[in-house]
Amino acid sequence: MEWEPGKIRWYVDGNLYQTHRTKEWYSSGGPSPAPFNKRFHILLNVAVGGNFDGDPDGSTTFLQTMMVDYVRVYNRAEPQSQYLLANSGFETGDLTGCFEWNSSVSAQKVDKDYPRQGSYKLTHWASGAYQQITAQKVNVPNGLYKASVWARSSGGQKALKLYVKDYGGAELSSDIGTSTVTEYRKYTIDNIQVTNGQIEIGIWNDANANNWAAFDGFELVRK
Ligand SMILES: [Ca+2]
Repeated sequence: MEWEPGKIRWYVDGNLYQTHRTKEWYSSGGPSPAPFNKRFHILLNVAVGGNFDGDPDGSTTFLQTMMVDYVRVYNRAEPQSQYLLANSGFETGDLTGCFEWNSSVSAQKVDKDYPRQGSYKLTHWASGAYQQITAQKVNVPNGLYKASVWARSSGGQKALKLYVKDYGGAELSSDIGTSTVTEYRKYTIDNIQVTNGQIEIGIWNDANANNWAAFDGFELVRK
């Protein structure tokens, strides 16, 4: 199994057998989308009967045996710091892990129109003037961090920026600005000294009618 915050892939002898994104998964009475970014158990189970392969009958052979050679758990090779954000590339196809504030209508959506990486990106747009925040708040160890996002924009906004706050210091931002940004550019806030074990990273967009901005690849990296 390969387990990521927004997706789990199952392999048998190295061949991909099944992939589930959080929004494609459910459990009876459980939250939706599924909380793949929470703690999980590993369960090894020999089941008899049930929906999957039907109930046993006279032809069923007992006893059955499951022999387990080993169970091993690995961390992914990339730096752990890359995965501080639950859905940084919006690859769950929705806004899992994010929260928003808006002044009138929600001007945020996740779509497949020209992402910078993967299949999905975040878009801000509305047919009238809007103010929109899309953000994530995460618990992190105290220390020094760098935050960044890839963005492009129609331009014309009153204000558009990447910001961080609620980390124990004053709000910091990286100005995406009010001019047109034709191709994705990376905007970074460096040297964020987290002192209270948490941080909020987000986009603040104060836009005129039909202004749009696109975002992908949020990162929060421990230095
Ligand atoms: Ca993406």
